[in-house]
Amino acid sequence: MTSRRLSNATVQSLPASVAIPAYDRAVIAPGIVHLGVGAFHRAHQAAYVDDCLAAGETGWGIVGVSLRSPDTRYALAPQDGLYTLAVRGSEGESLRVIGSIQSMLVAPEDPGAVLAALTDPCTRIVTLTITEKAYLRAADGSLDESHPEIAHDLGNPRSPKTAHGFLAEALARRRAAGTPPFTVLCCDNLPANGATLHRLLIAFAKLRDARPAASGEAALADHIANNVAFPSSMVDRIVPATTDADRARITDELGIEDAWPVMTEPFRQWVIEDRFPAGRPAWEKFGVTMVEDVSPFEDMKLRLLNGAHSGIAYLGLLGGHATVDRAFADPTIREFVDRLWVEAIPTLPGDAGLDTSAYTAELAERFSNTALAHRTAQIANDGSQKLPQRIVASAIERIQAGLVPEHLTLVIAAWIAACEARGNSLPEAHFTDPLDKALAALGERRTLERVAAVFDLAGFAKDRPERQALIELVAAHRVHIRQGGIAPALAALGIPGPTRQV
Ligand code: CS2
Repeated sequence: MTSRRLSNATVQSLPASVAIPAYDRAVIAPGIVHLGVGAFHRAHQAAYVDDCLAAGETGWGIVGVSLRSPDTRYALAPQDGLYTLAVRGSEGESLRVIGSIQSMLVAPEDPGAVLAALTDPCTRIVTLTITEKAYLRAADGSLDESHPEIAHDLGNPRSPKTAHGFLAEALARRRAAGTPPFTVLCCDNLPANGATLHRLLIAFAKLRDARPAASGEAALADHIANNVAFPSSMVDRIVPATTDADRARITDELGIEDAWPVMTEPFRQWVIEDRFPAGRPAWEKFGVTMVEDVSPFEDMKLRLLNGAHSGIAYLGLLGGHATVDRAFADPTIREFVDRLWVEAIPTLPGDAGLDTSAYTAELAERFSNTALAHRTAQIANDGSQKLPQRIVASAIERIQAGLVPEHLTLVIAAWIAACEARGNSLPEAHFTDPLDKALAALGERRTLERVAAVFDLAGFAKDRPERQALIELVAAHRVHIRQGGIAPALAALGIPGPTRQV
């Protein structure tokens, strides 16, 4: 192992095959604060911004904020924020060092520094990839006002923990200082993600406004409702978690150590609603699609890509497949995914110019990428937060259309079965879910009752007339899975064939 580390001082000495930032990092000024500097952000938004910086738009450097763990900062700070993006396709791998992350902050260590970055007039955009569960939504989709971190942030506005607490305090301070608000650009896989965050933040600000300490202040909720832009966006790039083997291989190829390279696929897509009152980089020059309404693209991505991903993950786990490409190579799972698409496609708007056949053909290629080794267990995380927009929404619409969503509901049953298989046929904590404790507390119940209880906990189809029909379909699949894994469940759908079982 080499002792030299990737950094501003060593980046010029990399092999010529590795692309490096083609701009002077010293002249870059920060313009974006990003909350949630995980691998996805580093493979997606940070790479697009890197393109803008290289084209001379020097005012859009990124201040990366981790809301929880210091791990990314430990890896990137000694590297001056530099890291390798390894793009792995069927034609091999290309390496590119990304230079757009200028500095890193860890919120729990220094919330004041995060607020300082957010209130800096240079900051004109705040982007977020904090994962679905960090939006702290209750089962009905509203802000979970009973969440302890919400209570914490209301009591301690100057040292918040949640994204809501940081955004609200920063927007209040900017208003007080006469600094125009930043634009909030949500980049998580939520439906109408900008509007959703807008709604949640207004709900949080109303709670803040109701505190005795806030009396006399003009309502922050109104300020956010009237003056802050929350464009929605659809983000897409498959980013498997970096493994130790990846780290070792990249360090070997670079000839110097990179403590946290990021692996990804050649495909990338970003569709953004063009509402940036405080300005934005000229993203459209680098393949970003700027639109008025992102919802058709977002629904297509959530329901076809992410929906299939969750199906592949849970059926794959139950069928003994560790990675997406291996699960997708199983003809029975492949057939299932094709049928899942057939079920979901009619729920997408027919008049939005979406080419769903080209889209699913491309997805099939992406899921077959053997170089990625995208783990089914990674996608399986947080199913209770992901399935509503990926699967349940389409299933409800199919029932409304008088049809039976038998494939969509198998994904829900496979999720429940995979959760229950942990500690038995699957390793304990093979993946996790915010509902784990509540699910474990359900104890022994008859299948139908258990499925209904899971629906209640997760808020699936809450208060919808379609709820009972969905529960019955899921329970029927669950019985088949209990009889012999996914093979009997698929056979009941008319997809026969041997599937390896765990
Ligand atoms: C995946 C997504 O882990 C998951 O739930 O479905 O992270 C997926 O890879 C991305 O949304 C692709 O853009």
